[in-house]
Amino acid sequence: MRRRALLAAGGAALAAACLPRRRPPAAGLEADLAVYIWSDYLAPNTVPAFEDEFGVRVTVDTFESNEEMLAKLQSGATGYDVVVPTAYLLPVMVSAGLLQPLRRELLPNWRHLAPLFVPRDGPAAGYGMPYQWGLTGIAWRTDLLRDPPASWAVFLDPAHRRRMTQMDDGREVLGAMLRLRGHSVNTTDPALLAGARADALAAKANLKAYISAPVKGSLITGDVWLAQIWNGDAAQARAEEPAIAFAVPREGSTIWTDYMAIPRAARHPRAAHAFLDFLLRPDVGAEVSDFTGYGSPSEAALARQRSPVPFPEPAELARLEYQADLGAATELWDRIWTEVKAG
Ligand code: SPD
Repeated sequence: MRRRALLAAGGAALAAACLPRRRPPAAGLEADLAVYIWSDYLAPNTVPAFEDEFGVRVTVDTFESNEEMLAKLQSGATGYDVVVPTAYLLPVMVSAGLLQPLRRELLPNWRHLAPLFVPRDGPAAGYGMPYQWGLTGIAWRTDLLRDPPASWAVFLDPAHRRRMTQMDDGREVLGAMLRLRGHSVNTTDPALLAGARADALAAKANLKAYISAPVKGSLITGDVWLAQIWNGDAAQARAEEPAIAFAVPREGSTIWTDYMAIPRAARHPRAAHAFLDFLLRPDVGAEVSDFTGYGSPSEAALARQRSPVPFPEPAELARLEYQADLGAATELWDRIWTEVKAG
């Protein structure tokens, strides 16, 4: 009996010895951290390096649209310590009481951020840490398509039927159809939105699917020839398949910044601040942006990148629009998008 107990104890000790040793959490930090973030938005080494240095165990869940993330938080998901909304959603989340103010004294690396990206006033000021910025456009297989897609109208052309995808994201799909007709991606005009709905439904007949960043795999295999996509995800796909190109259509498109924020109900706010400050380190920020293919809002990180994404020149910026909070018209947009998806 004693011999069996000793053997069992020995086995357990051996198993423990085989587990990677984790240092205790750094002073004042909680032992765990739950991050809810867009897919492929951290470099492969980011989380392991943070865990090793700070002794905090990190879990990462991913989402594919702002609306998916917001719905999860509003349905009572309280387990997250870090979330990553796009700028237009930040004031909405603050007004809904979903976020807590950031403690700037815990973010000494904030000084590396370019002032352009830091909201100074309005409800969002003090609640979001600029993380990545990017553009929406079209990626295509240069070896499978004869002509580069120069206009959003390509989605209305049946020539590439079932070889094209648009994002699973109402703001982006309706926004593209609005730009096609020369309108703002932020319009709240019901007549213009009815036109965008009709165009989106006509385009839908030519699509293989509504799919956002995960379309990368199908572009790489050649299953999809042309996709509405964000520039960084297109760059990630291009790293695997050099025949993939990306461009913003001539009618223009959206430019956006995503922010890291801490939910009001976060159980590990000190670890969350440590993670945000870690991401603000110039070397870490550079590694992240070199992997994601998106722009860094940190001047110091940009200077360290192997392949920095330059901020658009004024001429290009003139045909790009920031997505804004739609206020009361959010409901109309949501209804139209639901109808398009069901149509
Ligand atoms: N794979 C990461 C994609 C991040 C895109 N966020 C911005 C959405 C703007 N509508």
